[in-house]
Amino acid sequence: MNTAHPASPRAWAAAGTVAALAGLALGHLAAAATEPRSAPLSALSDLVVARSPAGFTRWAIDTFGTADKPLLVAGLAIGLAAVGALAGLAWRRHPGRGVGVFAACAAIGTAAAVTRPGLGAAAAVPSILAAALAALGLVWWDRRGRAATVTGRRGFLWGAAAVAAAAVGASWWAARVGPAAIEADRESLDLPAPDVPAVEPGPVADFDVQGLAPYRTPNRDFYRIDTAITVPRIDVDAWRLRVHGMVDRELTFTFDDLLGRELIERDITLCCVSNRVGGDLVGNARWLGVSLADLLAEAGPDPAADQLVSRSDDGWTAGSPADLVFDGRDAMIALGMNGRPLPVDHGWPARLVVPGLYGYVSATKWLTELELTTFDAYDAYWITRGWSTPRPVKTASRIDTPRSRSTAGTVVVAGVAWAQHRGIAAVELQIDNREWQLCALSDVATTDTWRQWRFEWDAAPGEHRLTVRATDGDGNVQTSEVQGVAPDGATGLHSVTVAVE
Ligand SMILES: Nc1nc2c(c(=O)[nH]1)N[C@H]1C(S)=C(S)[C@@H](COP(=O)(O)O)O[C@H]1N2
Ligand SMILES: [Mo]
Repeated sequence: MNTAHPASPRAWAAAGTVAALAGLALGHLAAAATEPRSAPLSALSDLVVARSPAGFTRWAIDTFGTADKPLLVAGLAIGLAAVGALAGLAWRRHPGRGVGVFAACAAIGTAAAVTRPGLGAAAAVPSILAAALAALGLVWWDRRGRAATVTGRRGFLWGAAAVAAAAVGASWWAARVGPAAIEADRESLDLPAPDVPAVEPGPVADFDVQGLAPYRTPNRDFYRIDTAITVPRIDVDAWRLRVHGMVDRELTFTFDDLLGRELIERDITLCCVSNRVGGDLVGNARWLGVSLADLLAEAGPDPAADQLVSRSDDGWTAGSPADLVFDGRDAMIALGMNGRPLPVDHGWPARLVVPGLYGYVSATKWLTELELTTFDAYDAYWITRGWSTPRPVKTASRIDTPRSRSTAGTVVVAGVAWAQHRGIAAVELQIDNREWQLCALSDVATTDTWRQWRFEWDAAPGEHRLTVRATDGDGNVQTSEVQGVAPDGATGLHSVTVAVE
């Protein structure tokens, strides 16, 4: 029997790539039907995110912004396709070596998946299936390759494409109606009316200006920041919130327990410490939920506990100052956002919102645990990566319109300003180098939300520079000193250059 393979190395490399991609698609399907976070690409990306040195993460976020995660997943997919090509080349000389490459992939994928927080041994299945299908693909190709007929190779290609397409289609279906699908639960949940409704801000919460951020940010437009490659899909019936640590009694709550408590509704602005001056990692929503302080009080917290650590289903943690949680502000466990159950991307079924703190030290999504401890005893996720321990959010203001050009005459300049829990007392606008002028402010009900501002500008033709600054409720004027986002939030004034015609 002739052992020489008639197919060229290039054809073997291509076959290995195709087999690997079909395997990945099947692994994706197996995960979509059970635990989406265990998909090989998701688990591997998650491992990279968790293990990346702080400096690398900062570089990636600076360079790619919120495209960082899709790029990571795409990069790994290309890398695995290349490994498939290597497996094909190895197989051509020695099938055992090709099998060895896929076995190594299965081992790495399995190790990544089972070590993800919240995932167990079953998370190994998608990676093993993926590698097994890829290997089977090359067994099949090997037979066809020996036959070396054009129809044989086409048959292989079509077969692999059909498997991959069927797997991707089935994954889509599984994510909607399979056991891991949760959208139906979310959609069918009827949130109760609040026991304590939000105070309406007044008749002019919203200046009606084109291009100006609305007072309440619609859920679909609300910024999203988290470390999750694949967001946790939580079965609300199995979900529990555990309160433990330095408390007299540990408590556990079901979702229905929370729905049955007094429900408060609050407008609170949330912002990210990574928001640049003028950036849009900030939004204001009407949250429905339960009082965090009331719920914790039932556990009997030890007064020596100065840190509240909140933990997510995917292992992410935030540490908030306990004194702020208990000082009477509306720190809450939110179940609803703008009249709807929490969107999956924003923490379904429950998240924290603490007015006055950046998201990374307070706003845990997919919340599963509250632990009272001390700052000495524990550093949360971003603290171990070089970000500051909790400090109050910095006073900020932004010009939303105009951003670059306008026509001569009366131009409405408008934007938003925020200093949660201190409030915005004044906003001033500077045109070119003239003196600062006071802007009109929208109505707000509390100090916990952002506030719109507007100014009627008599714009003359030419280039003009507009700069905004806010004064918070304590009377402090926003600093013009420029600082980057790390380690505790950017400072500096937002300016735009407008070409007036
Ligand atoms: N589980 C989890 N919760 C999280 C994060 C995260 O990475 N994982 N990121 C935090 C950060 S940094 C911010 S700014 C807010 C953003 O909330 P949003 O995505 O709903 O706007 O969520 C916080 N909660
Ligand atoms: Mo953030």
